[in-house]
Amino acid sequence: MNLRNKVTQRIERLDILNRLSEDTSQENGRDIWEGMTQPQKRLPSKYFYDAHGSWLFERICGLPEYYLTRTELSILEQASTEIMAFFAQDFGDLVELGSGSNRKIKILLDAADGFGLSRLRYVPVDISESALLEACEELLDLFPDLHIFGIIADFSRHLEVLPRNRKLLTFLGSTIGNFLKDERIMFLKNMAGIMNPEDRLVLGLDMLKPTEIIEAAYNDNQGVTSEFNKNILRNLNRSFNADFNIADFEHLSVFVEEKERVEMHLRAKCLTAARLADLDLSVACRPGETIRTEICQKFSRENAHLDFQQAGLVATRWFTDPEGWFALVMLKKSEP
Ligand code: SAH
Ligand code: AVI
Repeated sequence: MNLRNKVTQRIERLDILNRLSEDTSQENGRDIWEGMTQPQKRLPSKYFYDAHGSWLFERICGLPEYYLTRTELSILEQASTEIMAFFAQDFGDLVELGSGSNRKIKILLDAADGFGLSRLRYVPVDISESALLEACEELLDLFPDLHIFGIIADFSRHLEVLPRNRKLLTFLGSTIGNFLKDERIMFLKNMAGIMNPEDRLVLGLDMLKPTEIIEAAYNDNQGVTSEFNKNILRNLNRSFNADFNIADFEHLSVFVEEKERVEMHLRAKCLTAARLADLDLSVACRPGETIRTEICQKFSRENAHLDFQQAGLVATRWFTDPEGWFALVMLKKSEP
């Protein structure tokens, strides 16, 4: 195939919808306003992911302390054929929420290849435009039969854009753990709401394990997680015309036993103030005061089952590593 045909053929296989840029509601940034005016200041973790944040997250995935990525990859290697076999009868859309880079989906696409990939459409959904576009480019090259419908959107607000065809939904990396309990149940309910009885959701869950292993994953020796954490303020400075002095904050990450979750904070080293001009908001932090930037829930099967039950979902299959550190659970809509 000559270069021109190759380019045309690639363009024909890619559709992109930018739901974020179409969002004309006044919602943008309201969650920052709400979070930063609470007694415990907090920011939604989605604001980590500008282009630099997505790059830092990729570096986190390769850190020796960050066991999550390599453990989930090892499970996917084992489970991919069984997961895709379910789809093989009559392919539809392979949807990936919070898709990031292609590291994980490549394993499922390789498995799908054996079943006739050309009938499958890949639908990545991510808030990070740069990460999504880069990932689509790479996949078009790697899989010459693959069609992609890439959606730049906020998966907690824009789920209506998802196609309603037969589908396999994937939400990997334990990103579900970054929701608070109520948000998590609501998100799973929304998933159940868009699933047909024959659809499945494959969910990645980081499981409970000794505290020191979990804490090390969020306090790496090279300081990449600390940079990732501080990047949320850099992103706010750029996106909302703010003036946080990043050097006034330090990274703090602890496992909170009673809540079975990691909490990541930025702690003020001194009295510091910032103005978020686009939100008409001024904030001040006392020395030692923290802004909570992320929670990372860790799961037991029992607790996960309770969430699924509340959301109208039921587990059909669990896949895990020998130590039970991470799990992939396949879910279907429960019978009415
Ligand atoms: N699934 C990948 C990436 C996980 S990192 C993996 O398992 O390695 C979380 C991903 O979700 C990032 O790519 C981030 O940009 C995206 N993300 C975070 N919050 C989001 C939101 N509200 N809507 C859409 N994407 C979001
Ligand atoms: C994307 N998410 C599942 C990661 C996690 O582990 O909760 C984000 C992250 N935060 C710090 N390190 C990685």
